[in-house]
Amino acid sequence: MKPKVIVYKKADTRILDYIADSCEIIYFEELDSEIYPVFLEELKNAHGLLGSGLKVDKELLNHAPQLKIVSNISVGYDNLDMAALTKRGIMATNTPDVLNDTVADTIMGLILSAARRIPELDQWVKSGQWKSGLEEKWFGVDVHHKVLGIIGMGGIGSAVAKRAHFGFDMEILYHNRSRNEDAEEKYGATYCTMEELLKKSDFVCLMTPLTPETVNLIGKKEFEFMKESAIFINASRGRTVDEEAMIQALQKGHIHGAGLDVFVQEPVSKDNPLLSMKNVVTLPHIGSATYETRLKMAMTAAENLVTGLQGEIPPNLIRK
Ligand code: 8YV
Repeated sequence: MKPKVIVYKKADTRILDYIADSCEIIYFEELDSEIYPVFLEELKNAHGLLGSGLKVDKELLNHAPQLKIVSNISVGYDNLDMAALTKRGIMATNTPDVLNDTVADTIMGLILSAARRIPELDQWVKSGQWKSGLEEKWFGVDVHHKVLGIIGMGGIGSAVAKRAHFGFDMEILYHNRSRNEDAEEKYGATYCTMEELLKKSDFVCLMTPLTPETVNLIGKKEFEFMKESAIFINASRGRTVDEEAMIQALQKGHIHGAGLDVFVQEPVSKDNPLLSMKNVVTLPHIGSATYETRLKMAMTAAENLVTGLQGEIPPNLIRK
C-alpha cells in the first residue's frame, strides 16, 4: 500500500505527478479555517506532510500518529518544533541552496531600492510630479565601494557577498556563528564582532535563521551602534529584529533607511508605522518567489519527502 501524504500548499502538476508515483496524495491548495478540520481528520492517517509555513508543534502532532516526515518547502524551519518532532522520531527536511541566488538577488534589489530611492521616485514620476530637472533633494546614496555588513554568512549570505564584491566593489564584513573561510577567500569577507560590524557598515544585511537564540537579535542597542547613514536590510524573519526598536531608530534618525522583506506580523498590518515611512522599502516576503526557484524548491521538498518515505535518509534532513 502506498504511503499517504498531505500536500497543503498549491503545487505544480509536475510536483504532484512525481509524488503520486509512489504515494497517495491528499491535496489542499491552501489551509483556511473552513478546511482546517478536514485537514486534521486526514492527518490521522498521513505518513508525510509537505508544504510551507504551517506551525508543526506538539499539539498538531497529536493529530498525526502515523507521521514519518515533514517536508518544508523553505530553507527556514522556524515553523517546526524540532524538539517535538525528534521526540516522536519524525524526520524534518528543508530546501537549502536552490534559493540562494534568488534570495540574494532580492537583497541586492532592496539595497539598491533603498539607497537610490527607486520605489519613491517611481511613484513621483508616475504621479506626474517630474516637471523639470531633478533637484538635489531626490538624490540617493551610492552602493558601490561601500561597506556591506552581513549577519549570517550561510549560503544566502555568501551569494550576497559574491554579488556585492564582484558586482559592486563593496567591502564585505560579516558576523556568523562560525568562520566562513570560503567567503573570506573568494569575496575578501572579513570576520567581525557584531558591534564592529554594526559600527563600520554602510549597509547592514540580516540573513540569520530564526531560532530561539536569534529572536530580537537586532534591537535598540544594535541600532544605536549603526551609522546614522546606515541602511538596514532584513530578509530573514521579522522576529530576528525588535520591530519597535527599528521603528524608533528610523523615526529618530538613528539610521538612514531600511529595506524589509519580512515583518513580525505577515501580512503586515496596514497601520504599521513602517508603511508610511518614505525611507523604508517594503516587500511581501518575496525572497525566493520566482517561478523557477519556487518550482525547484517544491521539487527538492518532494524528493526529500519521497526519499524519506522510502526508508532512506532524505538529502536535506534537518539534523538537530
Ligand atoms: C519561503 C523563505 O519559501 O525559504 C524560506 O525560508 O522564507 C521563503 O523562501 C516561504 O516561507 C514560503 O512560504
